[in-house]
Amino acid sequence: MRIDVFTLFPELIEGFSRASLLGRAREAALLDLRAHDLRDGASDARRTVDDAPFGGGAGMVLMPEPLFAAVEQVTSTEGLPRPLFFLTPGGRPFDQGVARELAGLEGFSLLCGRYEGVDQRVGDHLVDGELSIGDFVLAGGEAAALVVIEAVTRLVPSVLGNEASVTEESFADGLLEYPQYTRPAEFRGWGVPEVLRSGDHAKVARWRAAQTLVRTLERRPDLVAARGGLGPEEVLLLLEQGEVEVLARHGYDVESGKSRQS
Ligand code: JD2
Repeated sequence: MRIDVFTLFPELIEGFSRASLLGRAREAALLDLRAHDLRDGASDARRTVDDAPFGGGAGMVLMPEPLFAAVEQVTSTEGLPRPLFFLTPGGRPFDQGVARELAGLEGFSLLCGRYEGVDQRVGDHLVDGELSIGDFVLAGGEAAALVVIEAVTRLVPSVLGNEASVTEESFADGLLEYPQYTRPAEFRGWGVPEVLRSGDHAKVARWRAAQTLVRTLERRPDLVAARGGLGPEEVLLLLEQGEVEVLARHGYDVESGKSRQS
């Protein structure tokens, strides 16, 4: 997979990717990550990339000429993987579904802004789409680009190294993960759920499935609602696991033998 990043801080992208699982993927030639300096598109000696906004107001805006030039330079010399996405708070919400989409591509490119933003003509005529990593405001697109790169590349077969953990993880089926424990069996007086040390794999699987549902109901009820609430087998599982109170808190009527959400 090839990913090209346009940024005023290529060393941010380089530094992070050297020091993470991305570094391994790059060394193994599974990932071809190229960071390009937007200032290489500037035409003056000072390498200017920003100017004051038309109409007035605080701060600076990235100019279209150097950004178009930087992208066109790379396109004509080494080719550019498309689609090219601009990272911006107003972009399409980036989530695990978008990560899976991008992981299926041979490559893509990211454009990072800084300052108060980027000239609108970049969004209208240079890029193919816009992405946002969440409803908060960063100072620039670099941290968002790294989030996108890490979430996507770990889905690329053989980058992660452990295929099973990708399908078993959070959001694989729209739910949160069950709690994990390792040695010691007792730490500062805090134990590990007995079932995990029982050696009964079917029992462990039922406990984990129930924990997944309990956690998601309690922490992210929106995720449970998005998949249409709990199914009848899931309600039965929670009843079997003694989670009557959780069910009741989330509107599942467990009085009658049938159980329905009110
Ligand atoms: C960025 C800024 C707009 C005021 C370039 C912010 C982002 N989820 C996200 N939050 N913030 C960003 C982001 C990305 C690029 C830039 N700013 C600062 N933008 C209004 C300030 C400048 C994403 N993706």
